[in-house]
Amino acid sequence: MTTPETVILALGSNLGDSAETLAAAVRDIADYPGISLTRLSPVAQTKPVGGPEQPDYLNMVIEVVTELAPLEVLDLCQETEVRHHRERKERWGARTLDVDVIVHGNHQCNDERLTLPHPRAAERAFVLEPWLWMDPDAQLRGRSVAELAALAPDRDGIRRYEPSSSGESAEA
Ligand code: PH2
Ligand code: MG
Ligand code: MG
Repeated sequence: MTTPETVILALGSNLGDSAETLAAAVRDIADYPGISLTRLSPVAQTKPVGGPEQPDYLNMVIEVVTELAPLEVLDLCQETEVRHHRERKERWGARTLDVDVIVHGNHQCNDERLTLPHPRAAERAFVLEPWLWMDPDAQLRGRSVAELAALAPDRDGIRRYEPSSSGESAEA
């Protein structure tokens, strides 16, 4: 791939020191050869969507510009998860770090490892709301992220993470 593309990645954590893990993961991603970190959102504290009972999450999104292809970006996201002790036990279970590719330029991808745009991002406030904080003009599948965020069922479970009022981790 030779044209630089704008890529949105969504990060989430609800095990361990989530604030520190997100900060370290952003540094790790920014340090990858071929990746330029262009924007990052504030951190959101969010109620878990789906899965078993589990602690609140910290979520954020970042924007990077890269010539890496979608599956190469997925590889680096998964390497970053492994570096931060991600274990895959149950779907949508608690995790130290999840890094999802949300969009990669205008690419559509239906590989068995990766669907682009991310198939559930348009209805997840824990992705849309931090994305909107970062980029009020963001668009997803031709619709405004602001409009999608207002309709997302988990919208009321999202607030800005304030380290001073909620302690070191996402667990209140
Ligand atoms: N990730 C999921 C499922 N549910 N809920 C919140 N609040 N934040 C997440 O990152 C999250 C989730 C699957 O990846
Ligand atoms: Mg995910
Ligand atoms: Mg994931």
